[in-house]
Amino acid sequence: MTTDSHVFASPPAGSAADWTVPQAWADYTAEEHATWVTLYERQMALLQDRGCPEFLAGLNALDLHGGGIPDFAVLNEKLSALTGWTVVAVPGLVPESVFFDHLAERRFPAGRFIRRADQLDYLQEPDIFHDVFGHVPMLCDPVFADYMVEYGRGGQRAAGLGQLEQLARLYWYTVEFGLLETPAGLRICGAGIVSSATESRFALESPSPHRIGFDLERVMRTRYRIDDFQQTYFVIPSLAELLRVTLEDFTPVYARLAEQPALAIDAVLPGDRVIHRGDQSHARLASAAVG
Ligand code: HBI
Ligand code: FE
Repeated sequence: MTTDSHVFASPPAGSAADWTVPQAWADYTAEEHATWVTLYERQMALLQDRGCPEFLAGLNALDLHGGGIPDFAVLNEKLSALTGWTVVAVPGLVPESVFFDHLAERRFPAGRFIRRADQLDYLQEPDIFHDVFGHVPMLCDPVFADYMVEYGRGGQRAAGLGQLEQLARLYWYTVEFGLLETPAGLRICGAGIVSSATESRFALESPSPHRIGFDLERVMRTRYRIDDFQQTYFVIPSLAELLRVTLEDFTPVYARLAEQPALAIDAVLPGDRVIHRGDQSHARLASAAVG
């Protein structure tokens, strides 16, 4: 089995200096298009009453109907008309500085590759389904689109301040694994959840994880895991509130964070707005299995 890793130390052959590559949409095989359709249909069956309204509206607006892997040339006409964002193809994970630079310029870097048919359930590197199905619909929402630009600018500043770890936690607990409060109850806005069949259910319905009200400093202190379901989900009161806190100057936040230790992934603090205190049953089972 080829270890087709998509993590590179420098731009692989064929990449531009900003790590972008041609999508070469015509080169996708019928099997790769079929994998997209399988993933799309499986997620859409789950997300009608689990995805947040902004996600579902974006999916609709971009017409990602599931006919196969989207052609970025077609996708970008619609997306850029809505919020000025475009999707650019990259070979895989790019260095954080490159990632932040793209976000700050309203370009979302999406992996060009799609997972193999035997990797349907989970892969650690963001493929085109995770990136385009998971992330891009939210970029149709003007408020979230502005949040992502502010996040990119914050990343450019954080790089110089040695605060990348704190900023990565903010991305992880909002853009990747955020839950959103809506009049109809909690809904999913995080790309890592909406692109996962099992976590789309787990994040909203399992008694295992904590669900705690979003707080910027709390999130920036909290560790996360990349190998299993999250043990804590943060609940964002509204996208407008998420944007508002990101527009503030982080300098005093970073100063306070420097005085405080990082928090465990399953911590619950006295000051937390606890929406659901989880029993962490999934994590205990998983760690027992590892032995
Ligand atoms: N590169 N292509 C790609 N996609 C990501 O989501 C990504 C990345 N590089 C770094 C990164 N994410 C994270 O470190 C963010 O927290 C910045
Ligand atoms: Fe992602």
